[in-house]
Amino acid sequence: MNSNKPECERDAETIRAPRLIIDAVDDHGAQLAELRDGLLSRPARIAPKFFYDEQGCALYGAICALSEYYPTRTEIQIYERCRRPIAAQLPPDGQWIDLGCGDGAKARDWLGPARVRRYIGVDFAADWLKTTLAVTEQQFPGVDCLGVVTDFTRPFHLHPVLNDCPDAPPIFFYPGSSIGNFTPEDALSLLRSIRSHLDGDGRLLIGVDLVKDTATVEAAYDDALGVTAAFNRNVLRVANRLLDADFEPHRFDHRAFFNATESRIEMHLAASQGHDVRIGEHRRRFEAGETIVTEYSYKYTPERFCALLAEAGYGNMHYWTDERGWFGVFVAEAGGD
Ligand code: AVI
Repeated sequence: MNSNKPECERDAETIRAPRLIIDAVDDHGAQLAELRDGLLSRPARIAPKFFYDEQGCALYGAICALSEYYPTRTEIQIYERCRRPIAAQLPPDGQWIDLGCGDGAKARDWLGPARVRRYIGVDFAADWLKTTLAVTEQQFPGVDCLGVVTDFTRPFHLHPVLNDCPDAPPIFFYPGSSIGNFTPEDALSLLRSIRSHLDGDGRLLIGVDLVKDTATVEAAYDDALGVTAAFNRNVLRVANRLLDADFEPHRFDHRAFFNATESRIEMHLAASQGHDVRIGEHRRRFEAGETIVTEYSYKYTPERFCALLAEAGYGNMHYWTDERGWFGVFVAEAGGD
């Protein structure tokens, strides 16, 4: 008889295999064309999403543990110290939408305190998502777990999934300052896309890296052990594999600097000497010092981020930070239209 009930109201024991909804996964050909065209353009660029192959994910995990890379640990400290007041701003019995969920560890710490009824992991990577769902289901047998494989960096529509539990308000969770890897214009469209799912009790809970002294932020992206440099160069191996290219990563130097005018860290790969590279059927010359832009990581002031939220249609913002004011955690709800 369970099967006539919405999934979120069924007995936990009846839900076993992780349920995945595959939605609008990007066309592989379009991804390859984007990567190739970026590398052939002047200046050359690679979108940061190409960092995260298996080795890139492992290197990013190592970055998060570096003493210089303060964002991960600072955000977790804020959650640990302010869990109760933050949870007090979230509706109980909600659907927790974990955007770019990765291993889901940060979200799992909220499922109890926020009294979550349903967990929805959203990621591009189906394999990763299956593992995350299996771990979450095992730890929280009373929480309905579901995965959606989609590219949420483009306008996305989770309304049909959320409508399966219409009385459970959505809480969108976007930690890790991943919003900083979007230009402000693209960040605005992502925030608007999330906002289109919120009304009444729905909330956005988002972690954002804040503006601070340049030396601290530059060290976080150019660590002494060279882990970030390896992460940056690894993207050339990804390009070699996907495009049948012959980049030699050791011929490119890692560069990371704070661009104060744009309020962003820029990561580049700079050719150490002039040389030619094959990119599929194309050849491209990189002159000595010529760079490939691989990532921007925008840093906001709390005021600037609240203004962005307001522009995207949010209201009633709350904000928490650490004692040095290095990282911000924001809760916002849908503002008046
Ligand atoms: C995933 N993202 C928020 C990281 C950042 O800080 O922009 C990626 C990263 N790049 C170099 N180090 C970490």
